[in-house]
Amino acid sequence: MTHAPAPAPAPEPDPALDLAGLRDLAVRMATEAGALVRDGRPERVEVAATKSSAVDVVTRMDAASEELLRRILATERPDDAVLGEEGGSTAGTSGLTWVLDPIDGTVNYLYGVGPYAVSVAVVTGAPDPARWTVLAGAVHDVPGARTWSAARGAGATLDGAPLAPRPAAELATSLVGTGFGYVAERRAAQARVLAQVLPRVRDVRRLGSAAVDLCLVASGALDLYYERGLNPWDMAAGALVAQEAGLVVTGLRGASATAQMTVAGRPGTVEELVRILEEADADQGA
Ligand code: LIP
Repeated sequence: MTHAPAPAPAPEPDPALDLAGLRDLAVRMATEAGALVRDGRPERVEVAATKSSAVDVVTRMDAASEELLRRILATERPDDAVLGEEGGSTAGTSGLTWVLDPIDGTVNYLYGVGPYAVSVAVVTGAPDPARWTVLAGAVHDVPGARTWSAARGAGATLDGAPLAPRPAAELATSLVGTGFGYVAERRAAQARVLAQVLPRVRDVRRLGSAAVDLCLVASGALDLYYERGLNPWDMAAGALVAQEAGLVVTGLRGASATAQMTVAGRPGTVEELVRILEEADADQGA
């Protein structure tokens, strides 16, 4: 298997941009939409629609949460573009794009099991993980009532407290987060990869929200995370939080973290997980 061409350097942000201000707006948006998701959750949540399969569900609250996020942006950042999981792409003129996941972990929200989160990020460049520069982001874990946030070059915080770099655990004693797609063929392929990982690590957790998984690695509650098939909105804010906490966020074979594969962890151990995933061709096939 050949290595991917080195990813093109992402565009450097305009030095005039107020990255701290963008982070603060992302935090406000994620927490306000999180309050709507929390307070508006009915006793019994109904499936409003399905997407890639019968188990890839959308609820009315996914749409309501994104509508709220978009209303805030229409007032605060009317010239920026938007890419949302439910509402798709809205063009802008500023060169900035807000990448929104109104509920990351929708199945968890449907069943009332945590975590599920509102994820808000703002990027420059194409809204494509292989080509963007994430400037700021926030992930609000609704049942956990906690918010991670980061601004590029300014570090990452959990509820305002800085996330300090931690030493890497050995692979054999690492707790690893992962996730699975919604289509049976993809899940079968992911199970085969899991069979290569599980015997080599402490244990695996499938929590159900990529955004929270990435933030938990940043906080040290997970040692490593990998997943194939993430959408831009699943990973935009959580990947910045992880990077600003000193972690490596990458793809395989020298590629950037993308839908093909996203791996996050501390230097010294993440490379071992990348090798296992490369040997298993975890970024290939279904
Ligand atoms: C979810 C991700 C999760 C993944 C699920 C799903 P959603 O996002 O956060 O990591 O394993 O299949 O993609 O669909 O709840 O926004």
